[in-house]
Amino acid sequence: MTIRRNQGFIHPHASDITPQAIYQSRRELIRLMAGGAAGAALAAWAGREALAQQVARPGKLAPLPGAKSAVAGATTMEKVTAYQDASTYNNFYEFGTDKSDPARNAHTLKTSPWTVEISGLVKKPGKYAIEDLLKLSAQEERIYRMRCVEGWSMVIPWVGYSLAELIRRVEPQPGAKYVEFLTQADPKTMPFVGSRVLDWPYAEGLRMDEAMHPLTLLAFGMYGEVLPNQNGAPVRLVVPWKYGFKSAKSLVAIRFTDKQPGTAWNKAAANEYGFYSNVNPDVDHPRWSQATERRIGEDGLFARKRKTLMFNGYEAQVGQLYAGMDLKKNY
Ligand SMILES: Nc1nc2c(c(=O)[nH]1)N[C@H]1C(S)=C(S)[C@@H](COP(=O)(O)O)O[C@H]1N2
Ligand SMILES: [Mo]
Repeated sequence: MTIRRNQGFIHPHASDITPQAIYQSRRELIRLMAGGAAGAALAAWAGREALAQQVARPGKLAPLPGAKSAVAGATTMEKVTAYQDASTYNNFYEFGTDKSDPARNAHTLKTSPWTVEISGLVKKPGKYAIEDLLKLSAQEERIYRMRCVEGWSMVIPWVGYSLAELIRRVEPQPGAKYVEFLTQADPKTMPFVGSRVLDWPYAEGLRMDEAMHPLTLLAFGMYGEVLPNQNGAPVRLVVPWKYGFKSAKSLVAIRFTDKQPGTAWNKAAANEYGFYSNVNPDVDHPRWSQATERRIGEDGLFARKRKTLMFNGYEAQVGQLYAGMDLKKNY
């Protein structure tokens, strides 16, 4: 992601340089050190390693098991990303723009009490306490690839249920064409809310058929436990065929509308982040190619990049939603 600062766009940090270094093996780093190149990289790696030891252990949070999902595309044979990586390499700008900031800072997020307000063009608007939302449908485990627009990916076992279950329950009116998602924006507990990086609250949107697609997940947990704060506790969206930023964290409101809602990244840089943001190797970001990706956990110095797949590999399941659309124009 990029931040708007005054007139120009800049990278918030050396995100295109450090992650490779961070995940290099110790041996490779030492070799680099011998070459005198990687003092800062080693410090970053060591810092994140220490962080992983302190905060990123599975087995610390409340268990949240999910039954095997029968939804097509809801599982993969690919190697699951280590919990330590999935919970310490995050984007959650409310807690800072560095990948390690959310794991360091998100402990201040107050996830209880928590309510999600349903409003707009629905027959049954209302407020759901998180406890009731959790029980609204059976929890399933879904192992999804997540592809960030910055060019890295992970494979994460989420726990939750299809957003469609909730949507059916609140009975959208015929005029409802889009769903808007708003997330928590509390300057007292989220140190970067109020910074000029983005408009707060972080907002996202889906077309109604995208929101109703069975793969669109309302996630409450990962790796068999409730979500760590840095991954979007207590409830987030996961839309696996779209770039990661569509998967809004720490949801507080879901609104049904007749017009395409504005989204945080589109407002920040409309030429870089569109409304659809489907993963598409053929549509470059204006400043970099989207043809390949680095899988977090396997990106040593000499590891080959993976080819990014159309719709992040979910084309068989979701391609039909976009039949006849120009996906270069509707990026
Ligand atoms: N509220 C909120 N949700 C967010 C973000 C954010 O900054 N704030 N970042 C997005 C981006 S850019 C990505 S790639 C994913 C990362 O999810 P993860 O950290 O659980 O892997 O969360 C998305 N959801
Ligand atoms: Mo992202």
